[in-house]
Amino acid sequence: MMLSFTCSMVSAYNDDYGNSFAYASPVSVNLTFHGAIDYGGDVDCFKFKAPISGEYTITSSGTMDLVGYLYYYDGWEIDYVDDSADGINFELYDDDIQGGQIYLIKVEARNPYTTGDYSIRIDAPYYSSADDHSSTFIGASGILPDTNVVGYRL
Ligand SMILES: [Ca+2]
Ligand SMILES: [Ca+2]
Ligand SMILES: [Ca+2]
Repeated sequence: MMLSFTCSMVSAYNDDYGNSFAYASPVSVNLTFHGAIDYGGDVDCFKFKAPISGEYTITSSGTMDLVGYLYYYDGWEIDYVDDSADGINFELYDDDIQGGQIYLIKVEARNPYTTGDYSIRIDAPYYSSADDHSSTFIGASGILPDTNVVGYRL
């Protein structure tokens, strides 16, 4: 049997974002992005590179009851929250985010049997840059098909 590998991840399930940090999808700050808990027990991982030091807030919205986790790039957990915003949604807050560092976010459904769509937004302090964000996502890997990736210079 011939196996051919492409840059996509093969899975028994459709899933929009990777389930582990190794497959975390790069996302941009100050933009709302959308995802889904595609099957019971789905976990979605993201990473972002902080453009500037300061206060960051990561907020979920939608009807999914999510739990959100924030980690340093080495996997050290900073915080996790469940229902800190708007009833069922979470709001992760950190006032000591370091510019230039990569951070990881993980979301999962509070109830492991539920599925559905969600939205996430990472609010970063205002910053101006003439750059086109080409250096925003160093070391990105494991991008899943049909994932919107913002910030690459090709
Ligand atoms: Ca998913
Ligand atoms: Ca996933
Ligand atoms: Ca929640």
